[in-house]
Amino acid sequence: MTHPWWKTSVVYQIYPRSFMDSNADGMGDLNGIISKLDYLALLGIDVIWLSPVFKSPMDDNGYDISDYDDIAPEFGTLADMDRLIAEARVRDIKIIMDLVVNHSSDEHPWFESARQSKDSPYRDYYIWREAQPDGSLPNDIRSYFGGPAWTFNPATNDYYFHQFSTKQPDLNWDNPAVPDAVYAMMNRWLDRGIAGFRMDVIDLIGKDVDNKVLANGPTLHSHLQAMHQATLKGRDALTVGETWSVTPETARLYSAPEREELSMVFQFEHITLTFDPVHGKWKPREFDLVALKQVFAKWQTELAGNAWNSLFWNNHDLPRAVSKYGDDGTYREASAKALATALHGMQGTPYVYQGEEIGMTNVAFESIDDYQDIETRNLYSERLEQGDSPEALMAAIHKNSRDNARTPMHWNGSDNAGFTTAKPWLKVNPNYTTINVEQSLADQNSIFHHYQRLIQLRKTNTTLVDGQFELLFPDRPQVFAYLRKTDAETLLVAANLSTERLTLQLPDKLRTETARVLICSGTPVTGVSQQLELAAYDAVIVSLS
Ligand code: TEU
Ligand code: CA
Repeated sequence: MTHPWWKTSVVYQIYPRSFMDSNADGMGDLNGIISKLDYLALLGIDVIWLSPVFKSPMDDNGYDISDYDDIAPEFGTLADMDRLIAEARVRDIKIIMDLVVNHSSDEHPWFESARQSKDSPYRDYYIWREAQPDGSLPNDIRSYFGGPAWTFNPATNDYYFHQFSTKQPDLNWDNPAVPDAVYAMMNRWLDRGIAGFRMDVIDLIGKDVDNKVLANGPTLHSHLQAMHQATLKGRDALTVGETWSVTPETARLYSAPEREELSMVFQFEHITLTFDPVHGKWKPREFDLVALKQVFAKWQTELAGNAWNSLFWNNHDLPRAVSKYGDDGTYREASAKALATALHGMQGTPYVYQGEEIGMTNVAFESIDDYQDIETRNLYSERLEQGDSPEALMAAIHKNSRDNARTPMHWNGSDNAGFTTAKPWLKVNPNYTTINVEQSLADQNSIFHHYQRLIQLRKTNTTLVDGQFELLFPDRPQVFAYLRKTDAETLLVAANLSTERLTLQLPDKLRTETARVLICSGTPVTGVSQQLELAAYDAVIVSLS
């Protein structure tokens, strides 16, 4: 069965400001990434998802773009970007960029013009509403980053809409000039040699603000189909939509090939399992493996054959996988490898977030002043005013602040983890002295080498790509085990996500004398025939036939 290239690829996400600083200004940059391409080639990844590097006032670290056609000077120049694309291609690595078009920066020339006068030619690129007759806000929609989603604009005596910060005004996709401008910009970047896009909160572009429909709005899929025709059709591109609202049913609308919209989407149901229904991640619930397995099983079975899953534990917005789902203390290495095995054994395209491959952990800065993320800082202030205690807020921030994922990459044990020779823009996690690339590369049993083997296996084993998923032991709270089956082969993937030693009695249909262990994360596993013994946080992929 021939597949599009992205079904057998592994994607590595780079958050540029935290990856590698090449010019001693404390900020990661494009030349820093170029200097680490050999490392990424050694890991074996096929695609880099580059978080935004466009011109931006950096209110939301680049997710507030003021020029979609130029590179932020903090990160480098267009020539550096061209060189990154070329140097990556030499290593068979493709680059996809972050398309942030639900909103722009308020310093984009479009908005600077629109906010000055109702007669601006760019006025309708954004969403403006008058106050209600009693002077209150146009409606009660709140911003994700705290406060109302409406900000008053004195020059035109009305309000503009922003679902994120006040410096991220939402674009008005009902105005045809907006999609036209976006599609032209996308084509310029595709012509420049990138291989596709990750699409920031793309489920929000069809919004109907007056009826308070924000995600999955009435015009969403017509825009995505128009976008596909105008930019992606005929190009062998990878697109992945960030869609917090998606369900298996709507995921098919985005990613069924015949729909000609996107290649795949990021679903977040396995992430929001630990979110409080009212307070979200700021009153986090404990992670429950039985519930998590059911979510993964649902997505695996419901997208099989008609759409395509993305597979991820973390990204630049989420806590570090080993801290949230594993054990970032005694069993850090073992649990990180077990989590990787459990994820990479499933059907879909795996995404590795920078530092995940060496088991980087959450950070627990003492003071809110050490945190830089706008979402973290705004929610701290807002909830403090609402009466939450600083201690409770800092505990929630230690668990779920986006800065957990944004502390600088650990290259080695030298100052600032070898990330920079200057003062880093965000403090380095103090555990870099024992958790870093240099130490990982020197240890054949490291997390890095386990990721390398998992990525290599995906390239050589077609059952990992095509095999039908079947969950095993659904009710056991310590183990995540499943089958991947084709006519030719049955794989057993089993991860002990606990500190207990486990014995799994294999069902008769799986008992075989010819089992071959393809990969194991810890103590070598032998004799799988009747049962499978897994030590604390051990994981295996076994070919049963
Ligand atoms: O994130 C969308 C988003 O909703 C998450 O940031 C969410 O608010 C939270 O972090 C999860 O609890 C995307 C980008 O990934 C994020 O970095 C940007 O801040 C945001 O959109 C606005 O562009
Ligand atoms: Ca720099």
